[in-house]
Amino acid sequence: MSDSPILTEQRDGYRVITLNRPDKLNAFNDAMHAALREAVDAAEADETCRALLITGAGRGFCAGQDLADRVAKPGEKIVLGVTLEQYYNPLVRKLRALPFPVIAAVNGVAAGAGCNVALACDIVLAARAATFVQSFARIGLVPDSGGTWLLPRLIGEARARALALTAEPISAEKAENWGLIYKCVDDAALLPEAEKLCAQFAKAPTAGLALIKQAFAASPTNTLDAQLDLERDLQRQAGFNPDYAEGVRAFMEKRKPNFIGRKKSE
Ligand code: LHQ
Repeated sequence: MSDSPILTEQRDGYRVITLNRPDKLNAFNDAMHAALREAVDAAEADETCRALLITGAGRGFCAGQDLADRVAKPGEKIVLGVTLEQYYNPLVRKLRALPFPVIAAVNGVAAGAGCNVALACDIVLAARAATFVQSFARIGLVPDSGGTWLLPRLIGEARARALALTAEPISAEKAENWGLIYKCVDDAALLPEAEKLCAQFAKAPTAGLALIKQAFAASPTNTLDAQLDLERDLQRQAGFNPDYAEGVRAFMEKRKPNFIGRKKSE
């Protein structure tokens, strides 16, 4: 297998990105950050790409920041905020804003920023063997990569605070039961299920799905009133999309729709 820290595979209508530092449980170093950014940007630039699948090589999904890269010598002050500003924050913002669904297939342990990058994806599937751990508190850090924002929204403040403060790992099954992730599946079913979902998205009305992402992005800070207005505006936009007309026509004609996805017109 290639020793590149990120592997990208093109499928029919979607891409698969594999975090590839298996010996380090796919912990992020600078090279992996750079390669991931490039791979995500390339997926965004390709209008035939209508979904993105992110998974990990080997037995882990991602163990967060490579701590060997961030060892402080006695008396030295390491400015960790720069790492967030430079890498994790742009990554999380980008994943949330991509104009197509992003699916995390969490194959093994997801720790620290590795956990929160997975949770930032639109849909999280996990193998039964996977675990989720907010490991930050073990080394005196604060959950980052959106963890303190996402966790209370996904699982409620009581569980979020406890996971962040204790760094207790939770199983994929518990993560599903708590609503932290979408679904826990048998280990062997993880990639087939994730790819099936991506194949479905590869034929979906992608521009409409991008508007759904926009609606969810705005929802946590909007009042109901403001969200109703936003839904009106987004629906207006969706209605102008050729895929809406095609969806309705296909329904009336009792046939499968042929959506153009991210293309402007066919
Ligand atoms: C690792 C790592 C790792 C290097 C496993 N680094 N080698 C943002 C801003 C800037 C700086 C700081 O951080 C952040 C965000 C963050 O992500 S902070 C949180 C960083 N991550 C962690 O604290 C998790 C550290 N890892 C662990 O606690 C364990 O490895 C977990 C629970 C993930 C898995 O445990 P095990 O299954 O028992 O595996 P292991 O510990 O034996 O790890 C296997 C190998 O991977 C081992 O290397 P070795 O050469 O001894 O076989 C580890 O050293 C290496 N590894 N995580 N983050």
